[in-house]
Amino acid sequence: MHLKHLRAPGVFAAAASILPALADYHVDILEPVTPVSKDIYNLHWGILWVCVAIFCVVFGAMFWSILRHRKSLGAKAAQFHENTTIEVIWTIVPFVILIAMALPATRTVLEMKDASNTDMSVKVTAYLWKWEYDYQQDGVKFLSNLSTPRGQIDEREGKGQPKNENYLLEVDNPMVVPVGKKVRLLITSNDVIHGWYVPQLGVNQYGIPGFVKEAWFTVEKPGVYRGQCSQICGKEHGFMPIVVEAKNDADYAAWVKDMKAKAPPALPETVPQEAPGSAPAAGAAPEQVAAAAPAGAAPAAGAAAKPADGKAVFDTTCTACHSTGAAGAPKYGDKAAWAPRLAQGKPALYNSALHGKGAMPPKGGNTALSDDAVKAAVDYMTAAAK
Ligand code: HEC
Ligand SMILES: [Cu+2]
Repeated sequence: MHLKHLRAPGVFAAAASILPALADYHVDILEPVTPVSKDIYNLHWGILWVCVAIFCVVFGAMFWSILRHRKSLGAKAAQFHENTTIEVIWTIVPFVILIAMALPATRTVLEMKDASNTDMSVKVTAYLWKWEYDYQQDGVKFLSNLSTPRGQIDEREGKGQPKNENYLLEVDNPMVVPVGKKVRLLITSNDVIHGWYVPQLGVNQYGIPGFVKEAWFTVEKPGVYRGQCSQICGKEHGFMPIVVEAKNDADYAAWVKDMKAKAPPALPETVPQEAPGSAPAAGAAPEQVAAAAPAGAAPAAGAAAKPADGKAVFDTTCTACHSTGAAGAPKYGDKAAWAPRLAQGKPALYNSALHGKGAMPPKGGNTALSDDAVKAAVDYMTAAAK
């Protein structure tokens, strides 16, 4: 690091000794815990101090000149133009300062972008309004939702529950990573642009639908690091926090084992299908059913000939809300939530699924689905709720 890492402990210590009440406070950004965030941190303070030095020199010279050469002392203004020496100096000096600051800054940016030689990759997909983590090597995949109770958030008529310590910065399933490993993130989005932002890890990366962006971090010490979506993505933008837990290798391995054990919420293997002989179309790859692109839609449309695979449609489209019960969606397999809905009768449910109802978008938001595919998904869900 070219710029020395400076803080202002002296200044704040002095202030604190005068005002004991301030002793517990200090002015700083969050503690960095990765090589990149440490470099960012050092740049932040280093460049701040360069600015402070320039400020002191420029204003010092100005005030000194004003005082020393004031009229009452009989000062006469010197008249000079086109002084080559001074023009060269005031071009070269700022130029050198800028280059000196640009060098470490550029090096840090290059370091941030260098996601090579990583130990593991995690695909991070943003949804309105949650995150999905898909561990490429360990085969663990889960959704991470805000876990702050709604009662703390809604303050109707000024009444609300007392807030947790990590209010709006807590999730049900945190992302867990091993300490000391270079973790590559493959960040994308399912709907709109989101931002995966954890300040202490030095990562702030857009998740853009249709693109996969890279980022990486190596956490150097075990701990819990919190962040938030950094792009205004919709009405619950402030309600999709990120929590990363760094654990040592043994604890990480135990976590992977644990996640695998409880992972698939035991979805029924086979879907009730009337037509014999047509094995649940393995050909209709879930990705293709989900793809809204015209090319990807072809197999889904073609599938109209054989009975649509309700489970595949559910797994690709409806699962986002119906697996977790997000946004008030009746949860898959939750009999109590489904009972009043079942009472409306199948045609009403088909109608809601096809044309939307409340926060439920028409066809679950995937208009490329055929009507039959959506109905099959409804059958799949209702079968599990009876
Ligand atoms: C973006 C989130 C979301 C997705 C994706 C989604 N749903 Fe829903 N769904 C909801 C919500 C929220 C409700 C509750 C709506 C209400 O009662 O106001 C709901 C309700 C339903 C109901 C009950 C309707 C009723 O009349 O009570 C059915 C059936 C249903 N969804 C089917 C589906 C199917 C099939 C898919 C996939 C093709 C799907 N949903 C995808 C959010 C979603
Ligand atoms: Cu977002």
